[in-house]
Amino acid sequence: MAFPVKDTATIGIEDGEVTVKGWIQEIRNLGGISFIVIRDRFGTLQVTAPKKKVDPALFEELTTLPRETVVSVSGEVKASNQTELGLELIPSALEVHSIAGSPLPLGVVDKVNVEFDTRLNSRFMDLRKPEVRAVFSLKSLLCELIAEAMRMHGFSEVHTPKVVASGAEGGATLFPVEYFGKKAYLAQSPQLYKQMLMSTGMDRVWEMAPAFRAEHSNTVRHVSEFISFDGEMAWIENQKDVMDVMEAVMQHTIAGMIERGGKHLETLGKEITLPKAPYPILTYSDCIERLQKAGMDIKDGDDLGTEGEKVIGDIMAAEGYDMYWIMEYPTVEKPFYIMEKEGTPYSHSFDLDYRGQEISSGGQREHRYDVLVSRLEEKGLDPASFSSYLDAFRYGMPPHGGWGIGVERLLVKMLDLGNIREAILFPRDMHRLSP
Ligand code: AMO
Repeated sequence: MAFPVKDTATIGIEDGEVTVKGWIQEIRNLGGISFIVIRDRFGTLQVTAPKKKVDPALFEELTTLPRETVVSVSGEVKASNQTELGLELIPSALEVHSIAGSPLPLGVVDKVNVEFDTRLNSRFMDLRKPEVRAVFSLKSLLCELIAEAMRMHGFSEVHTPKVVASGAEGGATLFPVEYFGKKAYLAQSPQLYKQMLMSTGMDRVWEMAPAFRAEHSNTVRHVSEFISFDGEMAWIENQKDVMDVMEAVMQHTIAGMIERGGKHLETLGKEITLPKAPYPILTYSDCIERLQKAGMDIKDGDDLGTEGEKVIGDIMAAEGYDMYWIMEYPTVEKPFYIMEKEGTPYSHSFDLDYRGQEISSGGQREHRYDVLVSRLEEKGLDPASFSSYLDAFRYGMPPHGGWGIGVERLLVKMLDLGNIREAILFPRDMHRLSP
C-alpha cells in the first residue's frame, strides 16, 4: 500500500488513490453493493464496494468485519452526491490492524439512551463518539487559552508538589497517603506553595494541575480529583487587583473559545456567549439582603449555599450578567490564609460565580507573620504543622493575593453540561476509582 495516507479532514477528489486509516463504524450490505463507513479523528468517509468491481476476497473480508475494527483501506477517491463529504472510496486493498470483539460494550452511533455510569464504565468506547470527544477538544483549547492569557499578564507557570505534609483547605477533605512510613496527604490545592513563592521575587505565578478532595458528597459539581487553575500575585493594594487580572483572563479565554472552538461547538450543538464585562461586584452582605428580599430564610453569617447561589444567579441573569463577583465573605467561613477586613467580621475574599455557581474563590492573603499565626490558632490549627509555610513569612513577605478556579466547573458552565463528570475523561468520586 504505497498510496499517500489521507484523513477525512483533508481528503479530496483530486487525491486519486489514497489510504485512509480508522475504525469501521458501520457496514451496510445491500447484496450487489456494500457501504462501509470508516471513522477517524475528524469525521467519516464512505467506502463503496460494488460486488462486481471489487476483488472477491477483499469484498468478503471488508464486508464481514465486526464494527469498530481498526483498518487501513486503500482505493480510489470518486465523487459522490450521496455522501456528506461529496466523495467516496472504491476499495482496492485492506489492512486489518485490530479486530474488535463483539458485542460492543457500548454502541458508538446507536441512538439508544445509555446510563451515564455505563458510559463511564466503558469510557474508551464512549470517547469514540464525536460529541463526547468534542468536550475534551474544547477543554484542551480552554487550557491553551488560559496559558496564553497568563503569559500575556506576565505570570510564570510553576509546578508544586501534590504529595504534601499538611492540608490548606480543611481537614475533612484530605486524602491520607502512606509516605515512607510518614503520614502525608494528596494536595487539596497549591495554596501554601504558591504563597511561599511570593516571598521569593517570583511575583506572579500560575499553575494548572490536579487537586484532590475527599468529597463525601455525591453531587453533579463535586469530584475527588479536579483540575485547579491557580494564580498568585505579589505587591497588590487589595483583592481588587487580583480580580482585575482574573476578569481579563476570563474574557480572553471565553472570547478565544468562541473564536477558535467553532468546529467542536458545532459537533456538540452548543454556543458560548461572552459574559458582559465589567463583571458586577456584589458583597456577601448585598447577597444576603437580596436573598431575604427574594423570600429566602437566610441571615447574615449563613453560608449562601447551593440554593442561594442559584437565586443570586437568577437575579444577575435578569440584569444581563452571567459572571459576577461576590466579595467580603464572613471571616469565619474562610480559610486561615485570607486577610480579615479590619474591625469587621468580614474578609478580603471573593468568589467568582458563573450563572448561579461558584467557579472560583480567592482573595488577599494575610502576609503579616504574627497575624497569620493567630489566624491559624483561631481556626484550631497547630502552627507547628505549618512551620515550613510560616517560615516564608518570617523573613520578608510582600502583600499578595490570588485565586483558584475549578477548570471543569468553568467548562461545565460554559458548555451548559449537566454533570462535572462529563468534563473529565476518567472521573474520580466516592464510588469510582476505575477506569
Ligand atoms: P476552593 O476550595 O474554593 O479554594 O476551590 C477553588 C475552586 O476549585 C473548584 N473545586 C472543585 N471542583 C470540583 N470538585 C471539587 N470537589 C472541588 N472543590 C473545589 C471550585 C472552587 O471554586 N486555595 C483556594 C483558592 C485560592 O484562594 O487561591 C481554594 O482551593 O471551582
